[in-house]
Amino acid sequence: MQKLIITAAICGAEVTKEHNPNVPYTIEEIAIESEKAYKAGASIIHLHVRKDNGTPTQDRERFKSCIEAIKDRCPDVIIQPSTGGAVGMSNVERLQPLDLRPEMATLDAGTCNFGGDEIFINTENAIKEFTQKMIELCVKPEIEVFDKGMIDMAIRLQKKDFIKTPMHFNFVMGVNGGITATPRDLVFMEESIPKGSTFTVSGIGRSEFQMAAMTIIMGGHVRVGFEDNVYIKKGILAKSNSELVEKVVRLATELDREIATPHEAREILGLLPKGYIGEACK
Ligand code: KMH
Ligand code: ZN
Repeated sequence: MQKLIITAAICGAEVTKEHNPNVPYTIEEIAIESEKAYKAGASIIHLHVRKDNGTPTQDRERFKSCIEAIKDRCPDVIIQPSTGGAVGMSNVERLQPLDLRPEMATLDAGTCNFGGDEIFINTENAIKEFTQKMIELCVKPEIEVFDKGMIDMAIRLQKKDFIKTPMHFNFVMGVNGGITATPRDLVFMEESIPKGSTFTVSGIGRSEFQMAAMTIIMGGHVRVGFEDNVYIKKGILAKSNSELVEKVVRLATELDREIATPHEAREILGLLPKGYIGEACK
């Protein structure tokens, strides 16, 4: 079985200090949380950025400053900016971090309800626009799927050459409007992706660690972090993203699954030179 890649989604766009005062907003807070998560065992930081007052932004310069601050503290960690941003942002706004040519970025593969009146919009043409820009800039997409139909969308686009293989998916499970976080649905999602693909699972809210345990056993990879869940256990807020990562490391250790370093994660995901899209990316 592959070593376990742990992704830390340290702040997201929706969660606030009202939910947990330890959610990072400022560049320094984001860099400190990233370093703690990395030291605890995360090899990927899934990155959203905020203005100092917590407002989500996709501003290129803010991403640049945050990435530099993270790299100062942990130079080898993989940084995966979000192109999802926050509900309601325009595509132009969301695409900005790609200009910084990160190794990876998220590619949201469909539209879904996001609770209340919120709709997270990703039309087919928008997905094509995002993935074409990723191909042009040699950015490996992590394909965010909130439901099974989004896997089918990614497979259709891959057949038309909009997405390269091997594909890497993130099953986001338990969003109010997406697929539920149950063992049955996890198996269904895993069986629906093409052979040779890799997958990570983000269990939302209380399902975070149950989904992590199942995924560790199934050979997938795990994402945790304040973006998805702010509790270390029922009713107890996590002091840092690193506590959430440490809990996954404990689960993996008990289940005899070794943790991947960033270098090993790059090998698994094909991010090393000549890996992703090959010569064209040098
Ligand atoms: N904040 C959500 C609307 C991503 O990072 O690509 C979208 C999201 C997915 O978080
Ligand atoms: Zn995100």
